[in-house]
Amino acid sequence: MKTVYIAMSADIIHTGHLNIIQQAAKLGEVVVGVLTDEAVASYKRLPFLCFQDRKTIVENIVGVSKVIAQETLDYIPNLEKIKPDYVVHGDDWKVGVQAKVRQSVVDTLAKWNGELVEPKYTPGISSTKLNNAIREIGTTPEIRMKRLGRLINAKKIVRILEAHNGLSGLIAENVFVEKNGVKYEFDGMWLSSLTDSISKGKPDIECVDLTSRISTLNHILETTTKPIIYDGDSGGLAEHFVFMVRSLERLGVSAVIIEDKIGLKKNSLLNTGQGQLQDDIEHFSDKISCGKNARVTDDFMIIARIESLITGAGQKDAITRAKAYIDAGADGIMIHSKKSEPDEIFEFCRDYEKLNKTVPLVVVPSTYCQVTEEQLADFGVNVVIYANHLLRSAYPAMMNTAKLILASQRAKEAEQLCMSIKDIVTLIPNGVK
Ligand code: SPV
Ligand code: MG
Repeated sequence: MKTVYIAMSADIIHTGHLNIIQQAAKLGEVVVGVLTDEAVASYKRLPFLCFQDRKTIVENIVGVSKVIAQETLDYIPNLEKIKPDYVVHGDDWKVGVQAKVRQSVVDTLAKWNGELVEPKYTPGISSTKLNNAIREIGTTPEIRMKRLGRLINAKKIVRILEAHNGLSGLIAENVFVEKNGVKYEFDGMWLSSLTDSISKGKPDIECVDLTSRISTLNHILETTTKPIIYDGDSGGLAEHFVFMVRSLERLGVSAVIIEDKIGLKKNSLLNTGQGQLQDDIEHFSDKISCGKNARVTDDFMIIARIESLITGAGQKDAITRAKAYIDAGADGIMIHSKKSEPDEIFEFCRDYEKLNKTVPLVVVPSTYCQVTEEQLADFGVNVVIYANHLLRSAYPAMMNTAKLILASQRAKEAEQLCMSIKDIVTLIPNGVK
């Protein structure tokens, strides 16, 4: 019996997949390599279904003999392992970004006289359309919540963008760029206390209450399916924090980040920085434990934000706190800095790596914005948050338009700064088909 190898991500199974499997089964015993979350996330968005579900589905398709994991986009490691007589793939990969992967399959098969068989691509099936249909259906709180953990496991670094209303949520949800065949997009949203407060015309001092913050959150939940990290400020009193945890978890938020500040909370990037006290380790650890005990599931993450580099308490204090907060049950650590260079963040990362027990590490490079995602990932950072950029870019644009109308005593001149009326009216499609 000959061996036939097929690779697929198998997230949305359609008749094109079945056709390939049928063709392959005519040639011999079919082994399917299902791409792991990590392999898929290396070039496009994380699959909707987790690896185990995708594997089980493919195992139950008629004509499939065996399913194995394909851990890279590249076929070679699996081909070398099973040395198939045939590889079957639709002929749509002869051109475009996949042409290189195809060539390496041809070269590798040649080593044992294997053959590449390329049935005609099944026309009329658009994965993009199927993807959009799934987005329209939406998500559930449980699926959304679990997605952050899956992303952290699958990606070198998880990329999060601030959102402060339904529209900015839509931007974070949908915007992408393609570079060298790789699709880059944001993995989720940050519900910043700064931008949520400022868009309500309030300072970032915990004066926007939880009900109001949750109202913003609901607008974002309605327009998006990606995971959400909620900025919980100081978390308030431990007795109050447990209710915040319950509410966020119920809504399908993936994580809350609370910072070890006490007294009137001020934004960490304020230049004066005076008067902000850092909580003591025991008190804040207790708040983390209370939050952990309040959770209903293991999936909701409580991330402890360390402010030692902001208050001037220093590196040693920051690492001592990281250890203590992890012992108290923190599911992640965020280390913050307001320096214009990333040096102190890198120094923390080096020391953090040496701890014998660590959890995912989060950073917010607002002031040290020259740092690249690749540098951060190399230092072991798991999540990067672009915490305020949509609002910071929107406000000056709106101010310019307002000033131009005033200066011109009419709106004509400001038109050049605006999107067309047609575009704004049709920006959000009518739900009725
Ligand atoms: C926020 O976005 O509200 C934050 C990050 O907490 S920072 O503004 O840097 O404090
Ligand atoms: Mg904040």
